[in-house]
Amino acid sequence: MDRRGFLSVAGGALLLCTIDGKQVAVRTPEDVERVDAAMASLRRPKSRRPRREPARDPLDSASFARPEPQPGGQLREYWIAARPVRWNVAPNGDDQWMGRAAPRPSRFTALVYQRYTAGFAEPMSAPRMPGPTLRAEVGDVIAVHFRNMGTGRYAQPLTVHPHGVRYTPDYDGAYLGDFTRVGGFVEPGEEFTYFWEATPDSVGVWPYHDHGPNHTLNSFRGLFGTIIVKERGEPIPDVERVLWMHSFSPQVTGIPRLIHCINGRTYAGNTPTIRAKVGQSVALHAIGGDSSWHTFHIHGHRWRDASGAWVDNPGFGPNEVVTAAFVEDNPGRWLYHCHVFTHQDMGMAGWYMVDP
Ligand SMILES: [Cu+2]
Repeated sequence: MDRRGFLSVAGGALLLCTIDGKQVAVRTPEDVERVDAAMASLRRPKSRRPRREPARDPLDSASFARPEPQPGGQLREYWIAARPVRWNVAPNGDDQWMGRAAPRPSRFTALVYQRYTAGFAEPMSAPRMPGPTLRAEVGDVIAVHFRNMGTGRYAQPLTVHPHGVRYTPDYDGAYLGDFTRVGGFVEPGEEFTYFWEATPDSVGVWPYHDHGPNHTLNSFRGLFGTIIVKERGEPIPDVERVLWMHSFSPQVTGIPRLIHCINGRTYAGNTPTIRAKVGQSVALHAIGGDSSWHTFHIHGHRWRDASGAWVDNPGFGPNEVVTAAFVEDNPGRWLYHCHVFTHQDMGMAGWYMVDP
């Protein structure tokens, strides 16, 4: 595909990145290369001369206490690395809903958060999207020991930024230009430990994602995951799954089509197949992982939303979460999908299998 053809498909999904204090539009694979190269050579804000002396505030040098678990709470430790992996959006090759082959090509280099055993001794599973689900109860502290394993063009500063939990500025995981604290700029090969508190207002399901200087591209490459906080002693449903609805743009993949995904896979048979049994408690959490608005529809099922109304197709936007919670009572092979028609028809769909 030539440059003009690529622009015509990528132009609809405009990405903006900031290089050298200037915001640039990222449309072509060459634009992406330029951004990656700039990010790989970006120095930690404290070690470079600021473009102009920023208006410092006493808050910028203030120190904050590291949170401790509440009495009866625990420290929940995770070792998580960010690293590039070859990724296949359609490993089974089929669109099982329509009984046809899934479009090709389907491979590119993604970035993932991968869980390791203590001290980064070995990976705990194959690379996945979303990254590891972090679980806690109210009163706990989540410790994420984060290692940036970026290599090659992905050797860029990366971070982990949480939603939903309580944190001090040190553990925000956000790049803030000249005001950046250490957790907002973890260089390739470096480690940083984030401490996040599960407070009573943390109960729920939340995203975490990269918030370094190249956050849009790198989050869209796969650097996202989920935090689930429960009340103390609250039971975990029999079937609880997280479904990230997102897309890979041509800028991210180098493939000249927009790829609509659930958990990094496209089309039923590649996207998660969820299995439940009549009588089981089920909670399916759908999260928006790109710049689009999505809906979450499960055939044969209805559930109550937060206001108490019955729904079967609630909408949600970027980094918003909706939960479908119900006791299973309807056996069969069901579809679940986003009901934005272009999304559902281009891969944002999967199977929900209910055994009698
Ligand atoms: Cu959608």
